[in-house]
Amino acid sequence: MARLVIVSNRIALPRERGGAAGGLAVAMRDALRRSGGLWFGWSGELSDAPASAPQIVTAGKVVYATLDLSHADHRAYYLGYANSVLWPLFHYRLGLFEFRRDTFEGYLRVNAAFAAALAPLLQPDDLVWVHDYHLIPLGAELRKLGVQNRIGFFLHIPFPTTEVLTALPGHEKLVESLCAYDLIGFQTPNDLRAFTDYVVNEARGEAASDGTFAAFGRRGRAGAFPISIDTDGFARAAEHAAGAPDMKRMSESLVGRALIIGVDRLDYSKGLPHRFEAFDRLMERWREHRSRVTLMQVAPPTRGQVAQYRALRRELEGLAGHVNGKYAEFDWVPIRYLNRTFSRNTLAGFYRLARIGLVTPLRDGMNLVAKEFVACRPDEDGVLVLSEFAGAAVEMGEALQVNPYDIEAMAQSYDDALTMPEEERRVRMRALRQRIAARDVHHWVQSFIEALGAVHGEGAEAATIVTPPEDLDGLAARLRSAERLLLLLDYDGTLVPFARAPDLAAPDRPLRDLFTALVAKPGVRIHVVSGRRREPLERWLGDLPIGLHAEHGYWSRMAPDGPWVAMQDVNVAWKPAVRRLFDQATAATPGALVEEKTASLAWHWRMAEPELGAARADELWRRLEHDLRDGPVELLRGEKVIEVRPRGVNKGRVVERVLAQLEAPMPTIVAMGDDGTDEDTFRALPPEAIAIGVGYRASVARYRVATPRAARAFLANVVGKP
Ligand code: ADQ
Repeated sequence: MARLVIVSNRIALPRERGGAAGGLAVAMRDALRRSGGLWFGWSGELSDAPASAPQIVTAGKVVYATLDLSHADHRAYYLGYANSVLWPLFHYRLGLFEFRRDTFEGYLRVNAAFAAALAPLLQPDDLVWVHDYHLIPLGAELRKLGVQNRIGFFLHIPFPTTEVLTALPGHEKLVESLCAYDLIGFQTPNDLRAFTDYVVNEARGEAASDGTFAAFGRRGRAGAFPISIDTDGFARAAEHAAGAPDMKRMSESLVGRALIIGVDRLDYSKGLPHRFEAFDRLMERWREHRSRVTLMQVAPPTRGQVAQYRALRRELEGLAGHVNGKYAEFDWVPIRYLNRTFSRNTLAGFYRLARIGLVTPLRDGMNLVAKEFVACRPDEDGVLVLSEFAGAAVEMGEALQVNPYDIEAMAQSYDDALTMPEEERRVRMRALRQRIAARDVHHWVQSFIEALGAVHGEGAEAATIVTPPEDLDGLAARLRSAERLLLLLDYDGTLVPFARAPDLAAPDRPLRDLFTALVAKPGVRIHVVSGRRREPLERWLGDLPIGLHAEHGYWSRMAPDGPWVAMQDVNVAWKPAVRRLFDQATAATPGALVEEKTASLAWHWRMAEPELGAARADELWRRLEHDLRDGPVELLRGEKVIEVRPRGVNKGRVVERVLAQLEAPMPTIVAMGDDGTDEDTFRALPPEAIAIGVGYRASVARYRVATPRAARAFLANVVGKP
């Protein structure tokens, strides 16, 4: 069995026994004890000059390695970026996040320092499992240090939709580092969908329904792994609690009143003010509950060094005081509000005594309290009131689900729960309990580890699809010293990134300078081989001493001053009918446009709303396949474009034409391209030629760079230092 390495911001050291360690910590420790392993993280200590090597404690088969943080790093990494940027933003609170470049840098710096301290402790077969939003870039930092192990990541909080995530400056860098993991675990299918949406629509990568994705030059797998609790542990605690002296006191203090229990960290994501306001409304509107119901809210303060948490604490104190002042009797306090933690046994007792478990976050990755409440009800009684914005809502359909922003509806749900017939309470609770029993936290740990173990058996190398920098440097050096060099270069997606409209992709100054520098080298020839119309190529590049080929080789201008020559005997009789189909699709798809070329037609949907565009493209594609089967044309599907072109016109024909003109001896030939049409180029090359793919699509190319920027950097490297 591979050794397990767990990395998390905070770790539960072996001396912190019993109630202090949460269900998650217990499950992790169990898993580590079983396989043997290492737990790496922040010690929780601050120091003026922390050591760069970790402190090591060994307990049985488990090694604990911890680092202290400096005060400045703690401010930037933990309080600043993790908890004042990522936490609010990932919980959809755009109004609360405070982006600052220096905290982002601190965050990256601490992640790099963690990676540097962890890397020497790793053994070749270790499975590395990194936890949560504090440590997103850790995997990428380990990769930079050459770590080849399988590395997985689990995000405990929600993954926001693309619209929200793109509000974060530097979101590309953050998601790029996330994509360095071999396996990315999310809480729910919704989080997974938000991630794949970002990959497809923002990062222009690929994601399949089985969770595999390719983006930023890497392949990986993502999945939903809903976290759970130590169900048996809570059930046992609830059994014990039944007879414990604390519970007896608690029960007596209620004198027959119904208990509504809330247990949360004091955090603005948990919706506590809304919860109190709804209770106020309940008392106001359903007077019969006055003096008959007690809301006990347990909320230990957290992150008190962040201003918003202090403000929330004041707000809640105000609200509790307000409600209590309004309704309290000399022998009844409506809201018991306790800012402290309790042992698991005591919490289990509270859950067991309560009529209602209140779990009403405004947004929550999962929420374990919902599951704990259910696990502590062997009596099959009690009603769970659950926010539809908790990840747990996906699995807990039998709870009374509420929208916590709707105070009136929340108050109504409290009343519904208080008056629900016993039989209905049982039916709902029984179903919830069965589901929670089947999937506890041990199952969660096991399923993540198995999935991580199953990704690409050969280790990280297989997932890294871009060519390592040292190999590219070697190739560039070889080309630099080649006596004659022929470059066949695609344009869009290879030398320039895709623009919103075809005419906006003009070459910038550095690209023209790059062409000039390349052809200034003795023996270097360049041909640009594009699917574009010839006019823009002529306009943008016509003055340079290079060959130009438009419309996938239908048009060629072999020499700088030579004429454009068209291929002969090409059938274009199909064009008017296809044009009509394209025009119809364009009318139905805002943002789409038709590009008419001499011998072909292209339908672009880059600017269309992505889902609508993709759906229309599918329809159009089916229609074309049907109408044009056996016709004199080929259908091409490129990056948000569908093209119909005459059969036999493809970029491979350009290779034939250029090779036919060459004089001996043969030059070194290099072709670069990013999409399926460039595969025709690659396949037509002589065997000793060099193909370089740009991006991560399946390709016959032996070398691979991730982006047009990397492609240009490579060519600049071929030019060499001036
Ligand atoms: P949290 O935001 O901390 O976790 P939650 O899932 O509710 O939220 O877990 C809180 C834990 O702390 C529970 O186990 C609870 O029993 C315990 N706890 C709360 N108040 C306590 C008190 N007063 N005394 C003792 N214990 C107390 C993050 C995400 C969640 C996700 C978890 C796990 O925000 O959405 O469910 O991680 O992935």
